[in-house]
Amino acid sequence: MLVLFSSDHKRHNPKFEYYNGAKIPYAERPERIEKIVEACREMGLELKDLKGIRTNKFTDKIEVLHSKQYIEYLKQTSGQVKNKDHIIPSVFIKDTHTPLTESTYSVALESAELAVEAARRLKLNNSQSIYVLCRPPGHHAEEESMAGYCYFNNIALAANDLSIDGKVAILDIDFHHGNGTQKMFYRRDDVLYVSLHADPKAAFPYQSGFSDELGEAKGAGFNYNIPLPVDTTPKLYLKALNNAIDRINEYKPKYLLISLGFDTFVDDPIGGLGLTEKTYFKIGQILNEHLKYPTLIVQEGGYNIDKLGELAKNFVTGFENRYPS
Ligand code: Q9C
Ligand code: ZN
Repeated sequence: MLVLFSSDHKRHNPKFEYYNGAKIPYAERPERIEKIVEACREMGLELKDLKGIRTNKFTDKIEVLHSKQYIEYLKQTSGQVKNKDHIIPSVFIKDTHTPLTESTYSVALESAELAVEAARRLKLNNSQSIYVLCRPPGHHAEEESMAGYCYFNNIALAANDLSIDGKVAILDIDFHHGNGTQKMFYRRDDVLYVSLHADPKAAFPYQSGFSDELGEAKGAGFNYNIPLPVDTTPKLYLKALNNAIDRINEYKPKYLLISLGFDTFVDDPIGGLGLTEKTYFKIGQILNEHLKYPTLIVQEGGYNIDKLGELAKNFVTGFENRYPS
């Protein structure tokens, strides 16, 4: 497995977010990706730092899924932050968890470009799986709004590119429902969106992720949500995962993209289903065994800094069919 990241991600480093008005430390820390990079290095995976990959032409590319006004607003507003640590934008935003710093715009662009570059490489060599360590994450970002630590929808941009080549399935196993990804493909049948997540009645993003959201128009039947209670055990989680896998195999995609979040871990500070360290090994193993497609794994959430390395190692070990340590 090839692992792509950009060490530039560290420049996006807000200190605070707001939760119902209370100022709390920002959970989406640079250390998250550092820990996963370190774990990949220890595993001896092929690791490439694509720092500086950003090209000027790339803004045209994100206009396929994000509006010009939104992109321009992010650019202008991010540029105006300067001496202040961060600001919470007033518009084009769905919550108060998504601050802008001076470098947020360029780092978010680079994160999206990394995902698109990973998709390009997957197409070139479609036997090898790629793990792309995007930061900031992307699956909550919609056409015209930032949300839940996300600015541009990394996986959606990658999926859209690959869809030119054949059908794409997205499996989202972050703790949170990927409202942005769902919305972008809701009326399309060439990209299937399947998501396992905490029941939105009880968890962010609250407004979407229910099982009756099945797609619209041509996309009817190509959106599949599996909401789970927050106390879901590993056994029940794996059962739901098998259900998701069946739907994907029935679809027969050319490519598989996975939104991977480690915030389903039982001790995650902001998420947390009942999954243990070992469950990630099993998830990796099951995905490898039952979904035989060129696969792009895109990092989304996961906030237990001390555990992320171990969880990533377990997932990759299972996915690559290695011996667990
Ligand atoms: N009490 C991702 O995992 N809610 N985003 C924080 C803190 C925001 C999660 C609530 C959750 C956003 C990519
Ligand atoms: Zn999440």
